[in-house]
Amino acid sequence: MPLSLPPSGVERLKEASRGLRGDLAAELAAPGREVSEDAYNLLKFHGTYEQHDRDTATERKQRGEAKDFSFMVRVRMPGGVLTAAQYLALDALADRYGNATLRITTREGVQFHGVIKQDLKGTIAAINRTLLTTQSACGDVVRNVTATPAPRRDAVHARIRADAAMLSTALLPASRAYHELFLDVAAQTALGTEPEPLFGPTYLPRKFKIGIIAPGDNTIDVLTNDLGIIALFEGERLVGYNFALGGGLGMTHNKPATYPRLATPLVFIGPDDLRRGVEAVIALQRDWGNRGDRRRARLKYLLDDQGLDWAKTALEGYFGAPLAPARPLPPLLVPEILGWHAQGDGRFWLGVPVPSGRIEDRGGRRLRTALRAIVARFGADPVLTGQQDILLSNLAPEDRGAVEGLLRDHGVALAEDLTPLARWSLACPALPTCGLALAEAERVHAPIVAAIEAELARFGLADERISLRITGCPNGCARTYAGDIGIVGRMPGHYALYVGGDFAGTRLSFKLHDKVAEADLAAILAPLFAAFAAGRGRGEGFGDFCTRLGADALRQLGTPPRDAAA
Ligand code: SRM
Ligand code: SF4
Repeated sequence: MPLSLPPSGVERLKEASRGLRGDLAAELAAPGREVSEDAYNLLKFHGTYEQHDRDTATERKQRGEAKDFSFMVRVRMPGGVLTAAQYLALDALADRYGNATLRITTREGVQFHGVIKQDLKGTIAAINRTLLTTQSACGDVVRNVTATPAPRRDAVHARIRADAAMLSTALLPASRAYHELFLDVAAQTALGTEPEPLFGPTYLPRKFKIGIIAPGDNTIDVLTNDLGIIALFEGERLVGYNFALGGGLGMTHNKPATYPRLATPLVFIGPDDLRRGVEAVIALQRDWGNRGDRRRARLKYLLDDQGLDWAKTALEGYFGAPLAPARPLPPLLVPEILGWHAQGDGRFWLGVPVPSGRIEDRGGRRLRTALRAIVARFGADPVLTGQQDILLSNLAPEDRGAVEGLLRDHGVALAEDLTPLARWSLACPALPTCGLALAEAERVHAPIVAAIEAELARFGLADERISLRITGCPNGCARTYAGDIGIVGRMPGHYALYVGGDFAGTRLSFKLHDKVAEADLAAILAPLFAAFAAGRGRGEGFGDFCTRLGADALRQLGTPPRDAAA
């Protein structure tokens, strides 16, 4: 039974927290820029993480100074959908409280970095005034619901957007702690906390992620979610939903009990039962998930420990009726949604690539200024994608030239200016903000892409659609194991190299080499590219080729650089 271990410290903290209040009010009002460990853990549920500048930590310690603490604030928006006014408000907050950047996340959200404790309340309250929230953006709750992002004005996309929005709102905690702490809403409960009908007093054992797609657009990698929902349509008529359970990518190096897993399609849910079905899955994880070991607390481990038959039967119990098995899955596709596209209502969207999701002005590339100007002047409503890019929607046909000209005037590269490798690459923030980073990711994204691009060009593969994901540690925030090539931080300057996932996000990659020096990554891939160029099958992608050959054969293709070991 998964409940055999005693509850972890975080479980005890949640239970004693009076609906996630704890001592947060006092801690937020206290002087200083740091919070206690309990407050750190509770603040996550309200959408913010204490961090410190890792670049200066050692130097400051040597000088006897405290770390440079600040907060990351994460905003949730189901399906990445924003209005122009919301975007402009977030953009202004980046200057007022943050580090003058907006970071599009791999879950279609936005992060601010560098907010000091004294500005947390102001930041969160200002976000709420735009009708967005940071509530449950982090913590052991349901995170931002991701969805097929393309702003097509048809029934299929309208339904996906509506479902994501409905789930996002319906699955928020009942606790009013967030409103009391950050929005000055007076406490309304004599008991000190409200009942949590769905989550109970200890919320979920771990973060819980939901994504929903139409099979034609899997840019969010739906199978990496605890609950991946694939909506099935006949024409534009919704037939129902395949529920795939147990996705999750986090793992720890050298701890085989932890591993990435793609969700398994388990049951089919009728078109009118979406919320009921989702609540049944949440209840399953709430009651049976591992609350003793946070490293093995995601739904994926429950499924593997107890078995799929057990899970289906238990799920039927929570749902209150037998459930049909998942229907055969149509192929999941990853279409090009950057560049110009007709929405279907006479208007257009322009998808603009955002390297590592970082919206900033840097040198001659003034992306942030350009986006702000386009949103303000042309009323574009942005949609953020799970590939860390931005879709500027609702543009009038006559504005297309001016919009594109404005981006070019600000030195912004458009999708057609990028190689497919650069266009389909992701990198997590890693250093200097992420406390878990073992190596750089965002800050080495461009040089790693350039080095690999050069090798691809050598073998005539410059135009090949290959997905590349770079993370500073094995947690997989840029969905490292769900693409063609995964580069995973191992220790400073060194990475584990994964290959063999597929472009559509339906197969996991495998580890080919461990501890490869950053400077050797492209060279170690070169023999694989040579073999792929010479021996690929018809229509075979790079990841498919790697999987067909297998790790042993791939390793024999070339001599690994100096310090790469299998
Ligand atoms: Fe993540 C933790 C950033 C998507 C798996 N993730 C973190 C933290 C909060 C570090 C921490 O716990 O101290 C990172 C903050 C870094 C910083 O400085 O901002 C962080 N994760 C991110 C973002 C910003 C990466 C990005 O490049 O966009 C993404 C925010 C999404 C959002 O808006 O909610 C982000 N994280 C993901 C994804 C991808 C996804 O969901 O599509 C994954 C893999 C899927 C999964 O959940 O398994 C992911 N993050 C993790 C994990 C491993 C969880 C596990 O089961 O082991 C951690 C560590 C943890 O939870 O203990 C983590
Ligand atoms: Fe931090 Fe690791 Fe996530 Fe990158 S993958 S943001 S280093 S936790």
